[in-house]
Amino acid sequence: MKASLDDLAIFGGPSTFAESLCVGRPNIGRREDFLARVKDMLDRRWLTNDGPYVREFEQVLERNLGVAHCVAVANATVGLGLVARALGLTGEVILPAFTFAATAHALQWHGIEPVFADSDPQTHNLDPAHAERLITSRTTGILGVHVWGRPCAVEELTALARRRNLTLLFDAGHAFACSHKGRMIGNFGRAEVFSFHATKFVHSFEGGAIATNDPALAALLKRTRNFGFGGYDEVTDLGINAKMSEAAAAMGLTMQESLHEIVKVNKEHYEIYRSRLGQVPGLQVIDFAPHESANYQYVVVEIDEAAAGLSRNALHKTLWAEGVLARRYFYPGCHRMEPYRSLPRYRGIRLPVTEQLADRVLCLPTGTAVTTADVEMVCWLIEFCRAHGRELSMRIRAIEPVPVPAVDP
Ligand code: T4K
Repeated sequence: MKASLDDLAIFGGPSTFAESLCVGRPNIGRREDFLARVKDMLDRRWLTNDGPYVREFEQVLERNLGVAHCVAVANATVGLGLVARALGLTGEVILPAFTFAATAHALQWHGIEPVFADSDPQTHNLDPAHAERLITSRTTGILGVHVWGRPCAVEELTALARRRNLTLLFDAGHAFACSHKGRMIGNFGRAEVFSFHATKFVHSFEGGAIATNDPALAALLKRTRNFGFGGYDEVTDLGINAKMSEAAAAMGLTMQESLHEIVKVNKEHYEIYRSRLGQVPGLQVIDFAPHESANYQYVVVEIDEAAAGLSRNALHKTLWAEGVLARRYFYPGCHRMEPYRSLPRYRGIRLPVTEQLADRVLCLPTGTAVTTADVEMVCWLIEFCRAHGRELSMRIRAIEPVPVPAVDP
């Protein structure tokens, strides 16, 4: 515990955590089960190309999501690109700017222009009304993102897509094991794409899966993830290599078996953060709908500088010095990142909600690599910083070099 500001690591005191707490430190699951699977994999010498673990993994995902088809892929980014091509998206696709860069890159990489819409300040998800205003004769689709695992405005977007004859798909990178109105994410739009990157609460080292209830789409995706092979010696489509390996699927299967235990730990951490930080003036921990499934993998706090007397950036800096590697996802917003910000279309565009969120949001460490004692200590540090907010901000400003703007003014 720190007695005064001088004890903070940023001013030369000892760091609270000798080993840093990360956002996204991987969960591991039951390692003996994983190692046993790897041994079997080596014994059978089947390492990739639609092997038995990949097939089993797909079946487990289909069962857990209640969806007809899951197509495992090398990662969600390549999965988004595959599905965008398979659905024939061209021209412009509307998506939120408040998302991970990969959502936009997946489109741009395939020559589809991402058109960034603003978000809803309450849900942090794509604002359907703004999305509608951005529709042009070149728009072919809408790509919603379930940010933090909270379902985006599924009904409004479904109605909008239907009314304007657009294809609707979802980036469900954060939303595995989450539900909307009692139905699992994975069942909405033409397809939804999950990420099983190592930093996700259940993962396959690198990996992803496309969920769809459309059998023809699933069959096309299975071909296009494998160079477009329709059978031995027969290429039927323009494909790429987006296959998941057997080792990745072995980890994916092992993690699925620990899913409920991990969600339980995440939820316990979330409840501590929420009950302690929810009391702190100027701070708000995002909430999840009661009676829906959630994975609680992101603990997200919004800091209102005026009310807290402390900026998000000052808190971020202070926590990093203490070994708490909190993250400013998705700063500064895709529209203010390259390559988009240099394109004439995006020069000078303002998305006020996205920019406010990008300035306020901080993700805090959770998952099985973090203990409840760690979480209590992070809460204590944040409360301490907030209690001394104005003085802390002044002292940080005094030691900061003249700031270089991260984005065009
Ligand atoms: N759509 C959305 C909405 C997404 O959020 C993402 C990815 C995607 C699509 C694309 O999915 P994939 O193509 O990746 O399947 C991380 C992840 O790399 C990224 O997958 C994720 N979203 C994003 C939100 O977070 P970074 O830049 O924060 O990663 P990094 O390397 O800083 O790692 C986070 C922390 O975890 C670090 O403090 C270090 C620690 N770490 C990381 C790894 C990989 C470990 O301790 N061990 C590890 O093995 O992006």
